[in-house]
Amino acid sequence: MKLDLTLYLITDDGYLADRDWLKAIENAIKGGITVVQYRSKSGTKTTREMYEELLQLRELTKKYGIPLIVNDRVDLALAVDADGVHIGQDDLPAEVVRKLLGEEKIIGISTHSLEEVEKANDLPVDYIAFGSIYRTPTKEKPIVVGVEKLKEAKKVAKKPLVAIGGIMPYNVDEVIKAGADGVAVISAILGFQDTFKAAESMKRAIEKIKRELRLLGLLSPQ
Ligand code: TZP
Ligand code: MG
Repeated sequence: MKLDLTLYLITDDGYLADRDWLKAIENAIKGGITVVQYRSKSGTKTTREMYEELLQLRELTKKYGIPLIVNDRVDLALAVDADGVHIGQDDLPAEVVRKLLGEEKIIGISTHSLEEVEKANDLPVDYIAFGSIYRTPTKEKPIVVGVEKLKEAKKVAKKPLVAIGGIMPYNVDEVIKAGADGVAVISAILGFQDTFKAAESMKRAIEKIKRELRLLGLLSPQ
């Protein structure tokens, strides 16, 4: 499965509670998201419940042809034949996850410093997430790195770099200018009732700034 990291949506139990969660994601897909990561961190869901949700998400992402990545849980990813797993610094080591998933699956890793980015270069991962770029109410105690560090991370990274944390339509320009290949978001899309519109405006903003950078010769053609 081809990996387009342009607009990477991460699910969130809180933002998806008390609404038709699958419809909210389907509308975001229609609005232009290019990857979905299933992330259930509230501790309120049993493994069986996560599995049942993932089965539905698997069907949906297959229908629209976009990759499904599971946060942390290699077992659940294998159980629903997801396209990959996203790991953090405290999860199973990337080498182990690669062994369990095989060569065909996608693995991503979260990083919060240039040292972690450098280390990730040598791991069997397909992309590197870097952040939190800005302060965000979505994650408890995020490590905020700022946009200047993102520029440095881009210079160091030998793999596609996804920026994460507090990214919104109004600041996505500077994130893309700083060199992010894509952006991973929760509240910029799931914080809105109309996830179609939210995804669409985010996607438009990203494509517009990428077009401008290409015209200036600051970004290689697609
Ligand atoms: N990891 C670093 S920041 C963050 C995660 C999961 C939260 C991103 O959410 P938002 O709402 O896009 O800031
Ligand atoms: Mg994790």
